[in-house]
Amino acid sequence: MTDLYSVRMHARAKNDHLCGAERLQTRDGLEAACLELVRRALAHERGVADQVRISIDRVDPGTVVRVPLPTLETWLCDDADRGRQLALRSLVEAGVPQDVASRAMARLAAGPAPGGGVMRGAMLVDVASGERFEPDPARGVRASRMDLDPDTVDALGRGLAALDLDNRHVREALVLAAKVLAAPGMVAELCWSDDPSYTAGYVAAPGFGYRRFPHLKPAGCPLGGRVFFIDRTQISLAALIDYLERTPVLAGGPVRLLPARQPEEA
Ligand code: WAQ
Ligand code: MG
Repeated sequence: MTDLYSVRMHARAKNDHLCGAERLQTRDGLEAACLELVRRALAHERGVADQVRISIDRVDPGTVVRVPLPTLETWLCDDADRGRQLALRSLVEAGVPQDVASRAMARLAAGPAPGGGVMRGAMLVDVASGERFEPDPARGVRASRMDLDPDTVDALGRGLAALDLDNRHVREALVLAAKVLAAPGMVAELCWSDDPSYTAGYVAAPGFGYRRFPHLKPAGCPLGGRVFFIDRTQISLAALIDYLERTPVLAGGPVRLLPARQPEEA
């Protein structure tokens, strides 16, 4: 396999997190990826960037791990209250105790960083105690060094377009969830965007894949984030964080996309 390069973008505005993204590209795709990420940072709906950083690191292709894309399904809802109810139900289905799930969700809704802002990365929450374990609670843990397997790009694009979901939020979140779900001791992930106009979010879990909800927050809200629910008894925290931040991952395999549906009554 040819060389791969990890590309990471992080932008800040007035010392706060504005946006970030991570890719894993061949030499051929490297420049276009950088250009797209710089443009994204400079035209972000969250604000005007004061600082944009791009980091490029060559990755040894022998260390790349391949993981399957999760099955995607949309559970329809009309507003964020209903969406959060369905997300909570999904977290419980995944094995997160109800009180731990609802406390973490309230934290995300209030702005998970100390002081109530958004974090650059995710909260790491222990399912047994609800305790947070990210080494830096203002930053969180940022999954990095991942991308779509080049062999899957076209099939995923066609499949998402057929569902009217071919946008970068969905593509990037599916890849991130694929990496996160492959981590040992991962029970579930909860996410909604911090981009004010993007109201959709998802719960991902090994048992049911990537379950998205069109509304997990009201339009216009600049708060969002991610929670990785972990089983602390099954893992070494250091190994988990190292995997999330450093192991290069390509997500691919069969593309499994289900049509949107109304959830059954609980
Ligand atoms: N690792 C850990 N946390 C991250 C990462 C990462 N690589 N990227 C983003 N986050 C956290 C961070 O706290 C952000 O504030 C928050 O997630 C939201 O990031 O329709 O667009 O890039 O199916 O704004 C999900 C729904 C969209 C897609 C998610 O997130 C769909 C989205 P954003
Ligand atoms: Mg964002």
